[in-house]
Amino acid sequence: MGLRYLTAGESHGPQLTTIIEGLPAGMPLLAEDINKELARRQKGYGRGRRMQIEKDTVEIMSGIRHGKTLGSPVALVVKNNDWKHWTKIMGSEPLEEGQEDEMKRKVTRARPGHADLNGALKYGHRDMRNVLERSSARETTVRVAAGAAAKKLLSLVGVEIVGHVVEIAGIKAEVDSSLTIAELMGRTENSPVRVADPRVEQEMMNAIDEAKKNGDSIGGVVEVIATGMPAGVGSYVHYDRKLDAKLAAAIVSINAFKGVEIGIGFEAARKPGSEVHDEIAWDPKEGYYRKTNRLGGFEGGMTTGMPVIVRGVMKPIPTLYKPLMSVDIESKEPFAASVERSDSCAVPAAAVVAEHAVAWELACSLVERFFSDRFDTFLEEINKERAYAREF
Ligand code: EPS
Repeated sequence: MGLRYLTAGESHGPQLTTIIEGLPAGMPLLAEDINKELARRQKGYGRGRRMQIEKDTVEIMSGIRHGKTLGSPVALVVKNNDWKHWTKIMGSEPLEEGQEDEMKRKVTRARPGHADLNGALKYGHRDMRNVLERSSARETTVRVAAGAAAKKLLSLVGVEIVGHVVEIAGIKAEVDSSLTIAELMGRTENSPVRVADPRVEQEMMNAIDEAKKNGDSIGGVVEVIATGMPAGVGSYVHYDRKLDAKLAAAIVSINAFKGVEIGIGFEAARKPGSEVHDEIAWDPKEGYYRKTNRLGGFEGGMTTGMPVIVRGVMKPIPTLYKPLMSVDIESKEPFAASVERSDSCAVPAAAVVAEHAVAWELACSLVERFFSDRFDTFLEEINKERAYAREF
């Protein structure tokens, strides 16, 4: 019982794969629902040449018939166009005698900040390509594909979600908190840096140009907002069922993410309680609500019914054209770390990834709380709960 997925695939291997299990049967889901999200992830000012090579589209291999889920595992595949340049280097067959060196594009110089050295130690790889191919953020493609299925489920039960950029390299966007999800989506969708504040858009793009020119990289902060979650989802009873904790783990699991805030987050440390907690009110039509939403839709590890607000910090991508010093694991000599082709800023794309990581956790929490094998009864249970909460 419950929703889960696994991903497989290397950055320059033949394809990325995900298998999703636990979507209720009879839920509408089309390749188009997934493809539009994959296209959003590919955009963003500051990406490298790889995104011109790829045009990510999904193939649905199982679990869906005539546009609806069957209840069986849903297998999704996204092919890597770049694979054709890497068939020998990344092939599954052993290399022939004497070909090893030129074929392998061996990496022995660990890049600081990447998984290279720790991953090599863990698995005993003398060629760190065996690590970097899987630790690459290319994997987020199928995390978005799985998240797109979750987003579809959410939209069908009245939960809307959007991810956007609120800061790049210290340049902060000012975002009107009264904007609806649709308005926020409208403002950010055509922004090259996925930002809702047009006054800082150019400044952010200049910072990306500057980083690129200097062979450097820059990070930022993304925010995800979800409206329409019923109250009381998650748990105050068990530490490992707290939904805000699961969201925090989901955000930090995205490549290069180093921190999370829920609602006002770290700001809460600097304010008195009277300016942190949200007063409770009641309305005959809406039921209970909070007059403010500083706690970002969570109290006691459970949803309050107010918008869920989660932010994540992405560090600058560690692959630098201006490499930092490192050590060659063959010679043990100090070396300038290997340069792999990369992006100078992937924060706009990461906002889409974060949106899907949060969507996944919210969908899991709903499936856990209102479990049914059938989508129609699952939806009925959620609506019953909403009616109950209004009258409680
Ligand atoms: C990445 C390096 C670059 C990025 C890649 C993540 O790829 P390549 O090494 O092929 O140039 O483009 O991101 C993606 C391929 C993607 O789909 O987001 C890395 O080292 O993490």
